[in-house]
Amino acid sequence: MNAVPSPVRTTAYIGIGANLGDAQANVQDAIARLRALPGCTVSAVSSLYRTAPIDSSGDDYINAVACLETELDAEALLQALQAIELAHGRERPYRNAPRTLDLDVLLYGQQEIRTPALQVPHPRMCERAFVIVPLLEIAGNIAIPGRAPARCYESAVADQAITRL
Ligand code: PH2
Ligand code: MG
Ligand code: MG
Repeated sequence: MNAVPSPVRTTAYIGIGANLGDAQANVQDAIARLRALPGCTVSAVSSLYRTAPIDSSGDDYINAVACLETELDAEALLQALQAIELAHGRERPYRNAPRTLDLDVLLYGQQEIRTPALQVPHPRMCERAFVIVPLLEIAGNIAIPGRAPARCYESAVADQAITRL
């Protein structure tokens, strides 16, 4: 019998955020939906964190980061994430508006992607404690293409309010 080649899997990191409705339940449900995505395995999930809004308004956010091993290309992954956001009634009335659920591709392997739809590494991830802290919890040595390793940004975001739940 011929062996069936296994599809290439890429390690992707997903930023999860919510600050509308039951934000904690929304983040937990998002993690369950990531686990159920075809062609994806969730290999790590950070703790949940309560964080002050950055360039945004409304209640504190609940944030987390998940690591996926995925067969989806970056574009298909983005579409799968947007479908989960829509299932949570995500609306976009204005930039950085409070949201029921936000799922961002932070890293997709070591690829640099710059298209109108998708920018990876996420352009602002290194300035945000709500990304850097949970990312370092699950991937302390992670490299960021085009940037310094993630751990180099920890001190720069140390003044941002973030509490591990
Ligand atoms: N997301 C934003 C803007 N500001 N602030 C916090 N604390 N957490 C977020 O997830 C967040 C934010 C844009 O996506
Ligand atoms: Mg975001
Ligand atoms: Mg987003």
